[in-house]
Amino acid sequence: VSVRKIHRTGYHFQPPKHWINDPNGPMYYNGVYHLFYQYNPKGAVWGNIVWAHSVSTDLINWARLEPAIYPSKVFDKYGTWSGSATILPGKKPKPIILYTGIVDAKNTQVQNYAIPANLSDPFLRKWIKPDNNPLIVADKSINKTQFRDPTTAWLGRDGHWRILVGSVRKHRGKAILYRSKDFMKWTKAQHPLHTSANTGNWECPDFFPVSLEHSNGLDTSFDGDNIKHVLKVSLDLTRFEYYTVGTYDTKKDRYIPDNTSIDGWKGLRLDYGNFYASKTFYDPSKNRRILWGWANESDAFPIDDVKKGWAGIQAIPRKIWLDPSGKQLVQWPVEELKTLRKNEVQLRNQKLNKGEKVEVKGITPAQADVEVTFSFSSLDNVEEFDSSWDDLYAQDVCAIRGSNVQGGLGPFGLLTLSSENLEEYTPVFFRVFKVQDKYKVLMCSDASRSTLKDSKKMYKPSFAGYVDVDLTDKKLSLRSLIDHSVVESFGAGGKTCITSRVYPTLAIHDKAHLFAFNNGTETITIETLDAWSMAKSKR
Ligand code: DQQ
Repeated sequence: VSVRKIHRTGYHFQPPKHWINDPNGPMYYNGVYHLFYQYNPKGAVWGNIVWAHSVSTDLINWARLEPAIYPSKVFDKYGTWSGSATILPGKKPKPIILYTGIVDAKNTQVQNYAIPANLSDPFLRKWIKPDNNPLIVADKSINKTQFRDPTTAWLGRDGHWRILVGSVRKHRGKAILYRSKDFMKWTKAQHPLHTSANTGNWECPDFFPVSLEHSNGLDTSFDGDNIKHVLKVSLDLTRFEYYTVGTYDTKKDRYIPDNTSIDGWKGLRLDYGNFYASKTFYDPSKNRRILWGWANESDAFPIDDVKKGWAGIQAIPRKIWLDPSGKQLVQWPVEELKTLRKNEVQLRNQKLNKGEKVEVKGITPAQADVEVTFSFSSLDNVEEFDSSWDDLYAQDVCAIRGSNVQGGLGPFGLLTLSSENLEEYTPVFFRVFKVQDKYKVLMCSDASRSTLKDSKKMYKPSFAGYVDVDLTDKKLSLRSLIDHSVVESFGAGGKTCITSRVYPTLAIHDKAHLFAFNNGTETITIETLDAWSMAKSKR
């Protein structure tokens, strides 16, 4: 297999070649899903950024169109960076895109708009950037080189639109709020919607309502009872995305995180792996909110990407909603992904004693979807959480207590993208700890043994997060979407998600294997395991 093809995905979104980053302006309009994304038409490294454009009717199979937005005017000559779409309601609803334009070599950022040239073109191929751009420039109080990524707009009861623009001042991340009556003239609100000290620049903010009663999505402008709001920001320094659940005070136009939600480095993350610059949109056709996120390459050097001729994929779009606890979000691959499933194989009630593993045969393990529910009969063997780990990230605990370190209840899970004799493998697993009389569930997606390539130079993080799950029914479930160089995993029905990018050298194509394993004292039962080969999607 050629170096260009060896790690290309089969069903994750990626164009045939070159660099991609942030998903932009996702929307559903007149029966068609639109995905725009940051794209370098000239190479496999970041630069020359345009808004590439693809359309779909199922979020899985895509048709590529010409770039929708690209540098051409004084207000975006040096770059067309990230932004969002809003559907303006009315007799004939109309989409409008807000994006960040770079106006000079000093990286000055302004907010622009673009509209479809022809609303009767079902694919909205051509976009116009009218001459009254830019709509928003930074005032004196704003650092104009850190002022970008406008959100989808929402409409207040006063009939005024609102958007957020991400920024920073003295290390305090900011979601600057603007209001407009006509979408053209925007006024900065006296206060940002929210800020948080020592978090650095807030890239790609996202702000949306979620229901406390059901898992359906809500329109971004929805205002009513029994809802919470979510504010998500992408933190440049760690490349992690954090969110809080809270209350939107529509009178003061301020967002207040709940006391169960922590702002910043110790807070909740949409994904504990390689997932950045994400954005949600409301899909009225299926009454759901959908999340798109970018999973960058993590091979050793950009030169690897140049050799491959491509870099970056989009994670599988996920339905996103508020957990019934009200404390966190839950995410699950969109149901349309199931249309790619074939050759189902099953395991039922299979016991795994300490040190045992079982191979899942009859599917293509390098391009697969696997759902498994593990059960156990007691919590007696759970190991103690070492209090010296209290200040560590879950990721560091996973590095210390990997899949090879024998435990009490766990580690158990899947060995994805494994070579036949386990020279290479990416384990996705649970490990349960006890802290006084409480249980702490760690979920890991550990890339440290994923490849034999350039061992010392490769970035092979032991990604991990904790799972806030009730263990009284003595079950833990896991779903992994395996696709050549990506393992995208959903723990406990989507409470904790981890996306890993890995570059096996042996465990490729028909040489890859998939196992379920247990390396804990407590016997684990695979209650149900369902695995499928995945067909290629059109992209
Ligand atoms: N990527 C865009 C910016 C954004 C960053 C530039 C996040 O608009 O802040 O390609 O990945």
